[in-house]
Amino acid sequence: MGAADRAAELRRLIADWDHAYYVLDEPRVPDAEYDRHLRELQDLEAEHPDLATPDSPTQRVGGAPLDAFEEVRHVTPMLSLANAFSEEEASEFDRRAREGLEVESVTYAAEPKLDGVAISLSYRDGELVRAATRGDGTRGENVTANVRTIAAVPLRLRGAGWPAELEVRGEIYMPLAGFEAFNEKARAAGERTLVNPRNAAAGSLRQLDPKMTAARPLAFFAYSTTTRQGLPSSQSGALATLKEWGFPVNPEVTTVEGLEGLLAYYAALGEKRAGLAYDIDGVVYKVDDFEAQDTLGFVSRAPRWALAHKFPAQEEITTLLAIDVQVGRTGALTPVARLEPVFVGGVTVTNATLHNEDEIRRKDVRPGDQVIVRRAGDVIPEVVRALTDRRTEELAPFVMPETCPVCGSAVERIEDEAVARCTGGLVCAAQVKQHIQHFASRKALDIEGLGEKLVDQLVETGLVSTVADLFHLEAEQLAGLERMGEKSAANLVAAITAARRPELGRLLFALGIREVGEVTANNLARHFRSLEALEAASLEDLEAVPDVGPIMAAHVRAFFDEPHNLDVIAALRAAGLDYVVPEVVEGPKPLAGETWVLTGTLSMPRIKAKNYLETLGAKVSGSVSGKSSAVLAGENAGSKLAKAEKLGVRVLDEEAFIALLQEHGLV
Ligand code: JCF
Repeated sequence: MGAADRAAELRRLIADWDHAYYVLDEPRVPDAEYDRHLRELQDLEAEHPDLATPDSPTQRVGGAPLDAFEEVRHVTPMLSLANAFSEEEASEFDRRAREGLEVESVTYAAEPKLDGVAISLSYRDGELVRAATRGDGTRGENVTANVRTIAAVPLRLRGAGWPAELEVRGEIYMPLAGFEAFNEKARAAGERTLVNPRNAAAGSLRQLDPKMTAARPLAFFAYSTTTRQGLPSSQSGALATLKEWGFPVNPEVTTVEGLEGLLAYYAALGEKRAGLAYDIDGVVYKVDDFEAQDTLGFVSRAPRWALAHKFPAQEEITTLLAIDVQVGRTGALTPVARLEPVFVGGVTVTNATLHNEDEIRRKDVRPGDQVIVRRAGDVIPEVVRALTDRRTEELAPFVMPETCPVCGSAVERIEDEAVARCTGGLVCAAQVKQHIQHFASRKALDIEGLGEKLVDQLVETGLVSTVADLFHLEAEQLAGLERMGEKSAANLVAAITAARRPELGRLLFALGIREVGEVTANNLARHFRSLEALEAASLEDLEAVPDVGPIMAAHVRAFFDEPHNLDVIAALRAAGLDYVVPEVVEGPKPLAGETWVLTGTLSMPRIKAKNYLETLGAKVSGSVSGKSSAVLAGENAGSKLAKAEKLGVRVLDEEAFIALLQEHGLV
């Protein structure tokens, strides 16, 4: 097959898959298969630039940046809809429609009203030639290059019967999942977050560089046309045909009868709202029959045949009374906004999340501010931003407390992490349930019978407030708890007693030091061989241990620097807990008999490299000689490297060294 035929075939395949995905909601091929075909087409077009066409799916990646958007005149103005905020107003709309049409009951098309950006799409001979924003309704902006990047917008019409000139209107929006994912990433990277999905869609469309738009997860639903050529004579019929022509149409669109039908639809969609994949701010009712629409006509700039029936707003303004700090089950400190109660998204909201300290700083939110609160769908309410221009007096910025509001332990914030944490893992009531469960888990002290429900009861009845209390439990105390018979109480006490001699590695894992998993705990145990030695270790000592980097070392140090934790460790000992240090079982020594030399700068501490080599059985020497087995050379290695080369001693760079460690299962 020639390149031209293959390119055409690929274009057709990919357009079919896009259509199946976005319009029919029936994904056809796995993402990887889709990507392979798209890449093949990109390669073909790169090799044969004359094969590229404006409707090629490769255009979705975004073309060259623009200097500015051209102005576009809408021959048919883009209308806004009359709004209704109550049942009475909806009823009034229906009454006028019935009177105007002189009928008993009207059939309506009803659809969700998306909270996005209105767009006009022009097709000539079936090909997308222009996309324009609404602007003031008469003059908008030409955003064709950006809209081409949105996969849900057909670049070429499908099916049959469409007119040579077709203008389709609809809504560009950002699905909530894409919005949340984008912000999650931005937050982690310390970058600006998008304020809400509507702003996100509008902002994305107004990027001068289409590649920026291509990177935003935008979608599209069609809702009307400017001509009726080729279309059935009703809104519902027209939408069905638009779907055949390749446009995504909202699956919630339906027809209903009379006011009763409208209100039932409104209520049903209100129920569904929180679970939808996108924000809606209401529902749109349209008299379904086009002739009836024409009979009713317009008042000023809004059609008499359509109405936007709004839902309660998802964003409202209120006063930020205070910023409290909540401690999560893992010790993460989350600033929580205490708000003047405000009705938003259908409920009264008094608390909202502020995510983390950096985000508060970036948004410059201060107690006393007027703030915008957003509650959409099932998402936790959040403070979107402060109305800083409404500040009438100097307000003090928020600072993260230096001690945990629950247990008073020190708060640490490790470099490069957005989250501040309580270091009192052993004592903090916010963390204690999760901690006890971890302590008892199979890979920790392996105490059978200490499940979630029981831990909850032990903590809530006050029998246990730290893991040390477990070792004082008596069968009689347990017997009073729910679903705890005499026998299981005795079994549990026996299991706790049996757990009093863990290996040091298990004990370290059981302590629940942040970032310290099973493997690291064992490495620490093997290296330090006692809890005292570990408690006394400096950051540098810690980083010398295989698998321990600077962040982990900082967490270990912070844990043992917190006196509350040391109290619990002392209490554990007083309760009879003691660990055992197994004899070192010599692993295989693949480098036994070899002498290695380290030189230059390595990215791991030199002591760590030395430990690795010694673990594998090698000796480490300071100088190169004819007897040296190998030289590990880091950056800027000098005379030792030169000497090794002269003597023909094997030289490894750090990459090769790490490969060697991997080979022997050390990293
Ligand atoms: O979903 C919407 N935001 C939406 C807006 C839906 C519609 O059917 C509309 C609209 C604005 C104007 N119809 C018109 C005529």
